[in-house]
Amino acid sequence: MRGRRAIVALLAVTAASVLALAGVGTARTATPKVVDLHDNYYTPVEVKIGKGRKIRWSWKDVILPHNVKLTKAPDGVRKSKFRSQTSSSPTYRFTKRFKKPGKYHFICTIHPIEMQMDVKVRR
Ligand SMILES: [Cu+2]
Repeated sequence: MRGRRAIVALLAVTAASVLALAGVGTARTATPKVVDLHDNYYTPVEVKIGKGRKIRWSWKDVILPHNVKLTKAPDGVRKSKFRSQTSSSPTYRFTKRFKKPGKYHFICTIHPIEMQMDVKVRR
């Protein structure tokens, strides 16, 4: 009886680790890469992601208004879909999924010189 209980416990632990291992890939693709916005910069300014992953722009400690606007993108990408609101709220967030591989360039239209960033989406 004791031995059997131990085996059941062992099987449960094994199943849990297998599920955890299997979940790693899913968690990685589901978790957005985060880009922070400050006065007046994005960080990081270059992000490389796999196809299908998301980026979340997160406004941090801002007093000034900022936004995210796509200015260059691979063919077929609708740039108007990648445009955040202009916000000075330190809790504002903007999340987008990148389905097409290639190079993307973003600016803040309020600070188009200081605030620029690139996203590279792998095939
Ligand atoms: Cu800005």
